[in-house]
Amino acid sequence: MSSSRIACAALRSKVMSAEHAAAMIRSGSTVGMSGFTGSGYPKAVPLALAARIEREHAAGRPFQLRVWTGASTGPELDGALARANGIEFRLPYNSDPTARDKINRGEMDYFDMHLSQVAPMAWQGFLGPLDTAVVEVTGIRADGSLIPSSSVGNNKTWLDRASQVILEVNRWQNPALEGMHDIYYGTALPPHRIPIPIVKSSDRIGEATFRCDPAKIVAIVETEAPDRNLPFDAPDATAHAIAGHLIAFFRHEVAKGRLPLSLLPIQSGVGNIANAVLTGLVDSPFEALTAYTEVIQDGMLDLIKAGKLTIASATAFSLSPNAAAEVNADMARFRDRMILRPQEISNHPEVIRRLGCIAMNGLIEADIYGNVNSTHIMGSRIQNGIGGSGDFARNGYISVFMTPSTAKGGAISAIVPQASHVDHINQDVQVLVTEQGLADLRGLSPKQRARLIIANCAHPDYRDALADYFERARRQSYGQQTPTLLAEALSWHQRYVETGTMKR
Ligand code: 0RQ
Repeated sequence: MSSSRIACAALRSKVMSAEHAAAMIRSGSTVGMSGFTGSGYPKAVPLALAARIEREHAAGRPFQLRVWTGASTGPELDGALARANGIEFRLPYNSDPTARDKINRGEMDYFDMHLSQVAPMAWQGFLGPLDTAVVEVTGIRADGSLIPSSSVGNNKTWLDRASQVILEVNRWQNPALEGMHDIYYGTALPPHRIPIPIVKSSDRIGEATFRCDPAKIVAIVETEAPDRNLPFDAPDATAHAIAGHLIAFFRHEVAKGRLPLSLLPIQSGVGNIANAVLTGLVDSPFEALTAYTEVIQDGMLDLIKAGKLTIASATAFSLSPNAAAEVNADMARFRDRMILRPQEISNHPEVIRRLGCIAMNGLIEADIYGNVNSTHIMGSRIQNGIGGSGDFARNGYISVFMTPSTAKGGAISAIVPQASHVDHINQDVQVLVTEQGLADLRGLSPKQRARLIIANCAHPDYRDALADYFERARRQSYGQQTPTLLAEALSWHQRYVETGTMKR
């Protein structure tokens, strides 16, 4: 008996168990799954696939897949498949601890890429064919069109590109999600590209549903399982301080006439600090804010409820369990204030540049010249991936990066002589904020940037050592544009690897 969520009579005959659906996926094939943060990822087929992979391995038969998604997913997808040793290659973003461990042990290949570029690159073809799409939807309409669920990600592209499609219809997703999405079908490869016609965060330019050739749909699996995002920590003193510095900076920019009182469309990255900044905006003087961003997290919800945020455009929800339940219970109210788009549009450089987004992202470390490492620990171990931070940092009106000034209980300085890996070059980093203070780096030379970052952002435990490095580099460096002591620049990292602390 299939549920009323499948209104298309012709497709009801495709309903089957997750095990039967998983049996249709071949070893060595490429699977494009839905999912963006803990939202909208398939919850039954990946688990059945992991169980099947374990059986194959137990029987001595190799079985691995190439897995593409929107971004990170939930434990039922990345966690289960990684534990089963079932992923040979992964793109474009991962935050699952088991998968991270496999990547860092060299047992899984990972292509960490800009999230806006996944769909266009899939179309370019060099990533190879997409064999199967496994996509969670909220329902199927009578005409066979698909109602998206709590994330859009790359689903449109997976449905268009895949040779066969497996759908999960999740009854847990609220039917009132219908109408919240904006699926744009106007993208193309050069030389056929045309402008993306978004001039305000609230513009709708597409359709409410996905199109999908019914002949490609080989299986439909019914589920009733919640999305799984982690709860956010309550903002601590560090998060409050960072939010305070940033809001003071925005007030200053408004006072100078460089930003309107409604600011410009905000983009906020993942993590507790980013969420705390959004929550901090609730009590700020700014009004009629808008967001053109990647994920809608709890802080955005707080802003909507406070009447401060008029529209949030994103590609996915990234809500704590309590906030997800709240939105789910009152979807009709929130639907007018939220738009979910394909990630190639939510993160589109052209649109971000046109709207003038204020990009706010976390970092792992920044060097004294303002180059930012968002992805690697000690230059070689991946944490998550660049995600959408590059899409927004390069193209935003103001690009902000924020972090606590130390990590691992103070053993690591987030401000270092030289970043051990660079995701965002100094030209894409305009404002750096820690709990110590804010450095407005716009229009400054490397030496001016270094003095400001050391004075305003570095932790007092590391400030003198950074200033000492900089002054010696000023005297001894090969050149004076960006003074560097080549043999010493990464010695802080080496010391940490050898002794467990960057401190002498
Ligand atoms: O590790 O959990 O083992 O303790 O990194 O750090 O302080 O919890 O910070 O959650 O804000 O994440 C850059 C990773 C920051 C995130 C990053 C360790 C630290 C901890 C996490 P533990 P925190 P956050 C669009 C934007 C890239 C993607 C992006 C990120 C862990 O913001 O993934 O911006 N950004 N997307 O201990 C060693 C350092 C460290 C360090 C932190 N200097 N050295 N370890 N850590 N700094 C949204 C999307 O793309 C979806």
